[in-house]
Amino acid sequence: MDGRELVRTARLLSTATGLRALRSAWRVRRTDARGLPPRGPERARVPGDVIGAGPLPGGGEVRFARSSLRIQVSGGGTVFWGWDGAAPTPSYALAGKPPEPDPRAVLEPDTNGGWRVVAERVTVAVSREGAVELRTPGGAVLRRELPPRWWDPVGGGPARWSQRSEVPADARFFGLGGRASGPRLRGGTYRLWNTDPGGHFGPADDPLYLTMPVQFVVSDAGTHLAFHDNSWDGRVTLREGVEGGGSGHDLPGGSELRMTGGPLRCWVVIGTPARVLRGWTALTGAPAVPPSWALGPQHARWGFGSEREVRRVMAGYREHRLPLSVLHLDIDHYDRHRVFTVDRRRFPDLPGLARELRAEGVRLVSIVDPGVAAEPGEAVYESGRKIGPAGAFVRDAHGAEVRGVVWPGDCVYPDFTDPAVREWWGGHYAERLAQGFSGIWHDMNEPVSFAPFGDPTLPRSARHALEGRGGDHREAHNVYGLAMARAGHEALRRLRPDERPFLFSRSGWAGLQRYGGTWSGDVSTGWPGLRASLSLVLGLGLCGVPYSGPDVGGFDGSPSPELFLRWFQLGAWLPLFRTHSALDAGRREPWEFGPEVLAHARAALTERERLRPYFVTLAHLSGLSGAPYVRPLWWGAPEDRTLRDCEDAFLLGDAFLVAPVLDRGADRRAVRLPRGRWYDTATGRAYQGPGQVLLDAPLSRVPVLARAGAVVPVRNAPGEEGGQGGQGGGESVLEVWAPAPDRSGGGLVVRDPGDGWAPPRVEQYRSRWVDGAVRVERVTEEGAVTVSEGIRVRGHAPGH
Ligand code: NBV
Repeated sequence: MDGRELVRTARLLSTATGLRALRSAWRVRRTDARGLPPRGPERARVPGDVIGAGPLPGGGEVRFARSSLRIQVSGGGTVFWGWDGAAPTPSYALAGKPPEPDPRAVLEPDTNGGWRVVAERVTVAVSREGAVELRTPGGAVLRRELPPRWWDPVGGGPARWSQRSEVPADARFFGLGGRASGPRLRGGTYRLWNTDPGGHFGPADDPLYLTMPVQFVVSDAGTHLAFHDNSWDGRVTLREGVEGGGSGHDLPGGSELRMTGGPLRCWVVIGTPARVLRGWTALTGAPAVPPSWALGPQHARWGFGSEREVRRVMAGYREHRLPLSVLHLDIDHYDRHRVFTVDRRRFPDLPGLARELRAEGVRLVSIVDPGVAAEPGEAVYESGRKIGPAGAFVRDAHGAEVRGVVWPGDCVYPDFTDPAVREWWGGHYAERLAQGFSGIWHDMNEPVSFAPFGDPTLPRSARHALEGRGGDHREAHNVYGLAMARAGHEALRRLRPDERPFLFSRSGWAGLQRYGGTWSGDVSTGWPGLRASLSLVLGLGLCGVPYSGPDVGGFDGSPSPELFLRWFQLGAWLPLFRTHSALDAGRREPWEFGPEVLAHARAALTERERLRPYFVTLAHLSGLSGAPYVRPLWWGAPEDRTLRDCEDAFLLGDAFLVAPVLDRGADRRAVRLPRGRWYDTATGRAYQGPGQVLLDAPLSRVPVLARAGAVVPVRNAPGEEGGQGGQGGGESVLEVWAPAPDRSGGGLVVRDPGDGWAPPRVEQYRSRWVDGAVRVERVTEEGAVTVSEGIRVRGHAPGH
């Protein structure tokens, strides 16, 4: 038992569910002992020598003595390969049909007896032993996968496999889902198994709730994303390369992927970071665009406990003049923690409360856990048992319902990998909507079953439908949260067809963005937790999940006023901006930290609301292109090595560079700037990148810089000059940051098309100097039109 497990055991056994959990953990062990065949003798295998090849659309098949390799290139720099006959489908990651093969890609013999597929943007070279190399058209090697190795069970069954790969010595790794230790992933081993770390986590904890086998690799040779489409348990060991400093003796970087079963197949997307995300989105689906209210400030707490407390908190926001857009109700509003119920003693009129809040512009969001109380007579349980021939709940290898332990006590788990179960489950969201909730928050869907020892989840031998193919939890575990998100998303679309769903989920896998966003989970309160928050958001964005954010203030304990404020100031620039905390944690309302923190938090909230039109723009752009709102500094300049190593700042869209304060006591910080002119938004002072500057970061704010030339839609404060139509009062204006002398700039703007399905219209603006003044033009197909109203120019005049 490691330290983490020991703590979990001690904590759990001291609770009322402890004994149940102990029994359940023994049950899991017994179930697996009976349900999974013991690992017998195995035989190692490598592909062996190449024996031939034949063309297929987009590439071909290369045959080896003991395996075969299928390669397919599609347009836009996307490559697929699969060993042992593995094809792109079936797949939980893919959004629809796999992309069309590029008919112009050609299979031809390579030097040394190998083969290669040559396409416009990439060459895939296969050596005679089965190494696969990806080269740019210029011949630079982006990635080289060495011949894989399988361990085939002699008696049959899924083979374990491992594959090593090499990347250039200067390469940096990102991704692998939500990782607390990033955003740059150092050498070390990362597990691919969605896991609740049990109450709270810091940078050293791995894995967390949302893993995925996605490596985002940035090197001088280019950027690529490699996705091994396999949901089984596995481990990735990364090794960062060492450069020989011009001696020619570089030690390449590399990774080794070891999987416990499942297909060996891989997608690689190549291009600039923006192109890579576009290609990844084409493959796994466009991010769901949250309604604009979900881009406003949100507040949650485990343990509001009553309508009275909700009203008290609301009154606090009102009294202290703090904008609020969303309130979340956690499991304490349920009747004895039973999903799709309400504790009517503490929440006698939830629809009434929802109406009241709505009148003040505040929406309610409900937590939903997958565990269903396994008690005869419980409505959800009983209705689930009637679904299909075997009921809705996960069963063991002998056909008995698998029981776990979660908040309601003994629980069963819907099998979301069954379409009929997704539909049945989704029907219950009607109850949530009838209670007045506007959005849904999925929790505990790794899935969790409390356990004082062993893995706190379902037995590996548990059976799942897997869309009719059939299989067990070894394959279904990592996609459980993803499939639950699908159930929720599809239900909301069915039940309320005119509004875009708002859903976010703790667990997930590649493709989660199609259904919604995610959040940090139980990030621990402390400065390391603050840093981990940023790591998670950046890493997830590079894996295609752009909408996320941390529990501002941390989940557990009580942050110092300073830590709370710094967290708040970071959160205000992240897509999901939500204060949240545990049942026994200290307060998280801004007024609980004294007048100074309150004033600075109000400033952060006000700025966030002022920028709502910009967040709306970023949300729609991410839906169109997959580009995350929050991007690493190297986004536009992956060739800049110093930016690759900069982990304490980020870009928000194209316009802003945000440099949060992540250290206690800091009132200044170094900020690395990409190329170009940047304005400190607080002082208006201009700085020239690339380079590093030292900026003031008093408690009242964190450094935020605007890119010269940027055109940013902002909300006009009521009564302010310059509103479109000259009325002021919250409509949007364009804030333009003066371009550098002799330079131009611009920006894309998406006006809020409402919370329905009206297609977003992207407006393109250009800014430049004309006769000593900044001119803004709207660029359309017909030409450029000068915009004369609703413009506010900021930054320096030329010559300054
Ligand atoms: O539902 C209670 C909490 C929730 O507040 C938190 O955000 C989740 O990450 N939930 C976990 C279960 C309890 C964890 C100790």
